[in-house]
Amino acid sequence: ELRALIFDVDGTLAETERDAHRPAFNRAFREVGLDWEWSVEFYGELLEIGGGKERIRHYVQQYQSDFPIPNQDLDQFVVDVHEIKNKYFGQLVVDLIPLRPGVLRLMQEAKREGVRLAIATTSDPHNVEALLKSAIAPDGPSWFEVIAAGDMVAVKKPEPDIYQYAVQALKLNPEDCLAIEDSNQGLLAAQAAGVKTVITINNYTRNQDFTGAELVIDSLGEPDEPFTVLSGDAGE
Ligand code: XBP
Ligand code: MG
Repeated sequence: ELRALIFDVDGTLAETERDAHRPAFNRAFREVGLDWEWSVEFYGELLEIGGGKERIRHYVQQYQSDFPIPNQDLDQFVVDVHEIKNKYFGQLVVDLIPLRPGVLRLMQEAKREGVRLAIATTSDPHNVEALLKSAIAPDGPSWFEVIAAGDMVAVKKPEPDIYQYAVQALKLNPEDCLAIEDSNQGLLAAQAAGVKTVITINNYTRNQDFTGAELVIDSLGEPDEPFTVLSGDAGE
């Protein structure tokens, strides 16, 4: 029985990556005097590393190996740059990034039917809160019984931990929950936690492998724009 919807955030609730997270990283690099610039295309590759801190660390190690940071200081550098990045994300997200089509309607209908709402994301909780307040309503965060985010678990998607955390906090069985995701990493995380998953693709994720998803659709649509089923057994 469906008791709760567990939403991913970035790419699922809203298209935050290209025009909010990405430029926020770039502004943070500039603020600390670095000329590092992540293009729209390159950022698509970097998205394979979930989590902002993890992404910065991966980039330094893979692409800036000459960067003069002693290894033991890399942790602090990453934390510092990520904090600056989140400041810019908070500014960029306000009024700029709307919810994806159909997301608000689904949330409202779920609330009306007594289906509980939760979040399971790799992103930092402050960033989640900024988006929910700006894109839903000032009381947006209170729509969700559980907001499982960022470092609340030790390992990020594609590991199942954040979904396990959310399901346990809801005091439900995974079979009673449905995940809404946009990426292969999110699907793997939800599946490994035993949570069935609907995928709403976006430009960064449309060519990924979604084997095992209940449904793969281009968006949650609106009442007057019925969604397109791209694959899956929607009618069964
Ligand atoms: C998206 C991510 C995050 C954001 C930045 O996760 O991979 O890393 O790009 O997050 P999800 P930070 O789709 O699970 O929400 O807040 O850590 O910078
Ligand atoms: Mg996502």
